[in-house]
Amino acid sequence: MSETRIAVEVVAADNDRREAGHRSDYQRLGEKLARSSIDIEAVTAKVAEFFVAVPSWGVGTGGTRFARFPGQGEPRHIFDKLDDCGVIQQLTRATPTVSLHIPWDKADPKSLKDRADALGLGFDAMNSNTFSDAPDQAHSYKYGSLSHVDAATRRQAVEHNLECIEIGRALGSKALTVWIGDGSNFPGQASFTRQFERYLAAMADIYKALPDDWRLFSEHKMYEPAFYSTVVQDWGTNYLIAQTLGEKAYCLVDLGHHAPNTNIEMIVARLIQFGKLGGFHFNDSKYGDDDLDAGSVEPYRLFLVFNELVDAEYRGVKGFHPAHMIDQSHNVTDPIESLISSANEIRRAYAQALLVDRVALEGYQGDNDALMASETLKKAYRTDVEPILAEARRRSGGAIDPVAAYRASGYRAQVASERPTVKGGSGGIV
Ligand code: LRH
Ligand code: MN
Ligand code: MN
Repeated sequence: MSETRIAVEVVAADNDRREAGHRSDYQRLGEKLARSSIDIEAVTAKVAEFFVAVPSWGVGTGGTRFARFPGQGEPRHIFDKLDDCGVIQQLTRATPTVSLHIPWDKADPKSLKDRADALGLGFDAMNSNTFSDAPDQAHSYKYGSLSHVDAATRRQAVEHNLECIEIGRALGSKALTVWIGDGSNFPGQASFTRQFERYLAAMADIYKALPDDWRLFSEHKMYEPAFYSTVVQDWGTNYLIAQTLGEKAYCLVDLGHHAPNTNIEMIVARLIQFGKLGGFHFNDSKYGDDDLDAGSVEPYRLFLVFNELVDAEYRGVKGFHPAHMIDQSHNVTDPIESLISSANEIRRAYAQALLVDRVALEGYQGDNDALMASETLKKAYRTDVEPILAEARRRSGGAIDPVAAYRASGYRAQVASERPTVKGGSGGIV
């Protein structure tokens, strides 16, 4: 039995209050789905096995380059962050792993592993950071890291990534995600070609050190912090990287890293088709890399992304196992509540995508019946699958209504009394 930061009795009491209503909702939905020949039990079982990793940096309060407004009881270090991640997992049962960012989360790997084990948590992809300078590092990343003109700076960035792999090995991680801020702010400042050549050579050095059972994810992002050009700016460049490096290299899609209105679900389909979809950083966006809560702005787009994933699953695409991770920054909410809600929204999109009648859809596509093809997706999307999500949580020992159970627990007030408020920027994205 794992250690729980919220008393199991608190969750049980909240569940008891909701149980009767929930049971009747679940039964009614089961009857409705049965009329379309869908077995609710099969969907619930799949949802209960769908997991998404929580980013360690997401449990702290974020900020912008203008200001950061601290929250109550913010985690002081990685061990507090693990506690908060444990709470999210305890209530949702959807987030059994944590994705670490080095050096933000640097600590003795054995202590990290012991604490995570005690909380019943594992570790997902490791994230390196060569987009900001760590205290006392020899060479600055002001003008780039893996693509820097200076060989010693590139070497330092490579070494950092190798260290991330080493830490990850000790923790049981199986992937390294590399996102760099390298680019340029002025036309002419950098040679697009030579900069990308240097990047590829440095990534090849990292790739060489990758254990056989690991995957290397490169994450593209259109702009920011470099505003004129970015080395890994889009999925095309990302695909070239993965192709060039080898079979353990894959593309990571962060939903906020595209131009507005980009058809992200189509990018996802392309990467699946060519065997290079590594995984996701889920979040939502209105204008850019907003890092808003998953499903909070464009839930239909999240569903359409999952429609592609479920379609690939349905077609039995070989070697298809994308990593699911959240990447968000929370400025005005309790980060634990935002992450609980995001994990639910991600599972919701998955559950809705499981309801799509794929035989009918293919038929409509073959008949050029655009309206009915669209309606087939809409029918699944319009289904309120909340009872399935709640049942998956309940059966796994989680909460029927996780945000309500969290609020009932008083966890935030309790940690606020233990953790002093951190003013200004703290370990995490600002
Ligand atoms: C870059 C990014 C990347 C980083 C994280 C903190 O915008 O999405 O994934 O590692 O933010
Ligand atoms: Mn990201
Ligand atoms: Mn981002």
